Parts: sequence; C-alpha cells; structure tokens
Amino acid sequence: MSIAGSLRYLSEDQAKQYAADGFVILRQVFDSAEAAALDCEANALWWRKDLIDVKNIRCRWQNHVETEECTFECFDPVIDISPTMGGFADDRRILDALHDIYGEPACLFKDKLIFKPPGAVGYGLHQDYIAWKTFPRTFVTVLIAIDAADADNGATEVFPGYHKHGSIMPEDGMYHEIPLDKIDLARGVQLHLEPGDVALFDGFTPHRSAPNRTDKYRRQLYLSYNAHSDGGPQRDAHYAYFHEWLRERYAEYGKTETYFR
Ligand SMILES: O=C(O)CCC(=O)C(=O)O
Repeated sequence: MSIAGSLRYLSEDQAKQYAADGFVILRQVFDSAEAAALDCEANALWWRKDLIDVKNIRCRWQNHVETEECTFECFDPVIDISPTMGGFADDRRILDALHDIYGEPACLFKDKLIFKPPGAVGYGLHQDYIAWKTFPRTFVTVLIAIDAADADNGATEVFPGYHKHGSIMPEDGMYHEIPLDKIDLARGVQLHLEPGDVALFDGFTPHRSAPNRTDKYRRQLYLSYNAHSDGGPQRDAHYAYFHEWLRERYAEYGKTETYFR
C-alpha cells in the first residue's frame, strides 16, 4: 500500500498516521441527518425476524457475558438486504479516503452490521486477514459508528504498528485468535467514537473488543475493501467461498441444516 501523492479526503497527518499505526479515526464524516438515517435503518433491520434464525448463515451469534444465553449480534452480509447501508459503502468520502490509502480505487469486499446487544461478549484478539487462496492482503475495514462506542459498551480496541509485519498466526486458511503474550497489550487504543465518526484499520492490525456491559446496543457498520489491483471486484466470489467455509465449520459441530437467506 502506498500513500497517494495528492490526497482526496485524508489530511497529510491522517494519511501518515494510517501508514504508521495501521488505523486512523475520522471524526464526523457523516452529519447528524446521515447518522440518524443509519440509526433508523439499523433499527428496522433489528426487527427482520424473518431473517434472524440460527440456521441462517447470514446471522452471527454470541453468548451473553453473564447468562451465557446465545444472542443474535450481526448480519454478514448486510448491503443486499439494505440499500441504505449499501449507499454508505459507495459513499464518495469513504471511497476517497480509501483511495488515499491505496493510491488507487477500492472495491467493496465484505459488509456486516454488528449490533453488539447488551451483554454480548465481544471479540477475542485477532487479525482480519485469513489466508484463503483469494483473500486480499490489501484488506482494509471502514468502521462507521452508529452508536457512541466507549469502554463500557465494548469499543473495538486496535494495536498500532503490527500491521507492518503481516500475519502473526499461521497462514493455514483457519481463523486464529492471537495469544495475548504475542502483543504488547499496553499499546492498545480503544476506538471511542460518536455516531457519524469513522475508523479505518488494516487487515493485519490486531484488534479485539470487550463485552457490552450497558443496557443498550453498540451498533457499527463494518465495510471492508481491497485495492483494485489486488483481485478487482470480488465480493460475490468472497461470499460464495465464505459460505462454503462456514458450512464446513458448522458441519464439524454436527450442524448441517444451514441455509442462506
Ligand atoms: O465490533 C466489535 O466489537 C469487534 C468486531 C471485530 O473485531 C470484527 O468484526 O473483526
């Protein structure tokens, strides 16, 4: 990845920070009307009870941190059921910020809406890059805050600088959590965000999140991209491969009656 000579959206400092740290926060990219539209759409999606089913591989689940009850927490993908969310994935400000990082156009690779409802346990330490044969090494995630995120509701925490060194865990095509002793945990930066704020982080940036210990959701739209020269548009191919991979993982636990809707 290279920083473009003339920047379209990022300031010089933001571009430098991204290159050095593997993440950057952009405040108030979206105004209050746009943030309200996201909030309204996320509310409507929460009520898509026709889709929320343990057999539907669009849905992800987490245990409640105290009761251990299995709780719906994410739609992956989301733009195919929400043109509104799709509009944010195509937004010029987002695409220009990505162009500044890549020095070339970005292609949407993956999209998910994490609701993080009250009690959801959060995510262990990991890098998003997973060594599937076509997974792009230029993977960058754009996180759009729908709700404010802080330490209480399990803000995402990133670990700066590690993105320069590639995969920490074996590149064997499996998802791996990173043992905590492989990272200097004191370097962690929690992404404390307000609605309309955006954070970008690299596919090799280790990150994690704590449980949501409040009584409200902490919703974030995660849009992930690749540089055009790194495989071109490949979202459909990604989801075809991902669904096959997920079905295999579920089958290992005896869960064979899955579907995608
Ligand atoms: O939203 C969160 O709490 C963290 C999500 C995350 O780490 C991921 O989707 O890779």
